[in-house]
Amino acid sequence: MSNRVTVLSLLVEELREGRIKVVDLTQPLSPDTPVIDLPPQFAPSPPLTIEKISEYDDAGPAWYWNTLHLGEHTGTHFDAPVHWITGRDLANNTTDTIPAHKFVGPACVIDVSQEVAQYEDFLLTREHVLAWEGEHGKIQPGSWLLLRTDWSKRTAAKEFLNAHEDGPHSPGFHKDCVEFLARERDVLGVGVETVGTDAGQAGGFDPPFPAHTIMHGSGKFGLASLNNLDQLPATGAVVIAAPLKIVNGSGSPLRVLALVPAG
Ligand code: 23J
Ligand code: MN
Repeated sequence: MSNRVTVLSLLVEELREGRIKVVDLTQPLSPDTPVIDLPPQFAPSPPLTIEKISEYDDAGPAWYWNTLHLGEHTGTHFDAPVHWITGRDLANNTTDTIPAHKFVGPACVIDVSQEVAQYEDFLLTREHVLAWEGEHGKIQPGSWLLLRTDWSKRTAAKEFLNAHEDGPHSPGFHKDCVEFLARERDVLGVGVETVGTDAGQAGGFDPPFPAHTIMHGSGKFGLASLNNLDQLPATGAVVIAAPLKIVNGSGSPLRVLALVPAG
């Protein structure tokens, strides 16, 4: 029994031999981490603040530790269905009640970095997804749909949030596309490199914030502010994204990892 070759014993060997790599999809978390800028009539999410408790000093002679103050949706973070009004009455819609098996799943990575370089308000359509499927195969139920835009290469907060006079500009999804992904592909959720799963201008869409509205209304999740999506294959990576078990939490910062076959 203990010497049996299983997928897990093979996984351990492949990791040790470097045939499977662990790619960190997480943005560094600090007081400089950009936080979403909502219109002024809405309450803002604060930036992260860190306060030292002790650092090998009178307050704690042999230990160093800090207190964090931050919004649930800060930096690389997970959106739970309860985050949106459309998901408020669903079962298991909070960070503490989502079944843990949903925190491990395959990734489909759609690369639209060329399009986004030309047009910062680029929106993914159902037709883009169907074209991707023509090349890579149908999206299997329970997959993350990760949108590679290279937006994470904008490491300065100003360029990352990209606020113009008429509000923020960044890529996202058409309403029809998220409806297709949720209803016809039964994805786990969508993951993006931008500050939120909706496009910068999505507050003015019909419905407003369609990715949040439709994904969370369908019990699906979101991952925002991802990094290193350019290191993932179109298919074949496995994503581990487990939010903190905050009771009644609407989301949480988290470390997102991808297991990827080595080149
Ligand atoms: C609240 C209102 C609008 C948006 C968001 C939060 C997010 O993007 C988020 O982090 O969930 S668009
Ligand atoms: Mn969020």
